[in-house]
Amino acid sequence: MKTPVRVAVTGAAGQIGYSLLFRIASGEMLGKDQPVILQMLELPLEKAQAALRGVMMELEDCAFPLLAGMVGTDDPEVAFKDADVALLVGAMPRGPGMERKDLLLKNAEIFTVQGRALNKVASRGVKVLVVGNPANTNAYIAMKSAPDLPAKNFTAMLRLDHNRALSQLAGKAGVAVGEVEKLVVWGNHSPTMYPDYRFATASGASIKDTINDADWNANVFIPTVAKRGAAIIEARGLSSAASAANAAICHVRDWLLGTNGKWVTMGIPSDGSYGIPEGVIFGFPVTAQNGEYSLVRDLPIDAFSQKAIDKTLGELEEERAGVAHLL
Ligand code: NAX
Repeated sequence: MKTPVRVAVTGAAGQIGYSLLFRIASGEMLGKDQPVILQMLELPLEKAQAALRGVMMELEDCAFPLLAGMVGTDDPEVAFKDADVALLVGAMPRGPGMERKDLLLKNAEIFTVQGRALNKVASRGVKVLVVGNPANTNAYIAMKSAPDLPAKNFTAMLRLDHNRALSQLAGKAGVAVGEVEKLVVWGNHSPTMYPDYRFATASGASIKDTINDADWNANVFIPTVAKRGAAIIEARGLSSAASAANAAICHVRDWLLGTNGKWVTMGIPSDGSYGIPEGVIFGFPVTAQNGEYSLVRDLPIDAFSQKAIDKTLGELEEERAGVAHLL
């Protein structure tokens, strides 16, 4: 039997947590032969801790053969102790009348504390995925607060945008979603992100050759992907949770188990490529192998794409400036 992998999940009693934990425990994230220990963090509020106890009872009641242990806590240093993978899902939601700036600062506090705790107690090779919004900037703050850990191991979730874009594109092209490859979502996980299908293929054939429709791209495709989260809230009365949990599973699984050469989108610290300043956590196309991702380099950037990339970068730079004094 393999040694169990310790997976920390924050916001474990929230909506996304409720979809995510059961899939991790069933082996969908790390493999059907890989035992896991779930280390779950929730706020130190009685309501949150009670909800977490309930989730843990249900996990127990699933009798997952791969679930080798569980910890439920309100202390980040307990949750992150020796963690090999950390999914930072919990974040401060935007309250009524709350300014974007205040939201950024509230979350900066949370991710500074959590970054420091990871730095202190997590496995030295811990792989971190930040889901809680604003995900890119939260990941940046956690990375900066954990100077003893490899910066490249701090990532943000753009995979939901990527998966949304895949389905929209497959629908338009009339192909099965599983055939579509080489799609990219550049930038921030926010409505400014730029889904770019210029390189996309279906069963190896260029999609751009069949859908060369600048109007559909600018006025349907990009806005549909950008506003998908809002459309789900409007329809469901709640934000996307199952699809977000699925995206987190896809992100970590591909990172750790590899993509077989396929491109996926991950928010990763820039190395300066594509004109994105070093350290900014930005959605880029990557492949992954042996637990390491590699940037897909040297893609041509046309004028339309450059403008879109500049816009999403501008927003990230603004967010970064808003928290600079804390780091
Ligand atoms: P919920 O409000 O249902 O759950 C969040 C949970 O986190 C709550 O149980 C809360 O008690 C807990 N929490 C808050 N602060 C915490 C802290 N400091 N330590 C530990 N736990 C804490 O939200 P949910 O729908 O699960 O969404 C979670 C986060 O994901 C939100 O920030 C949301 O905006 C973000 N999303 C990010 C996405 C992405 O693609 N990157 C997509 C989905 C989602 O909107």
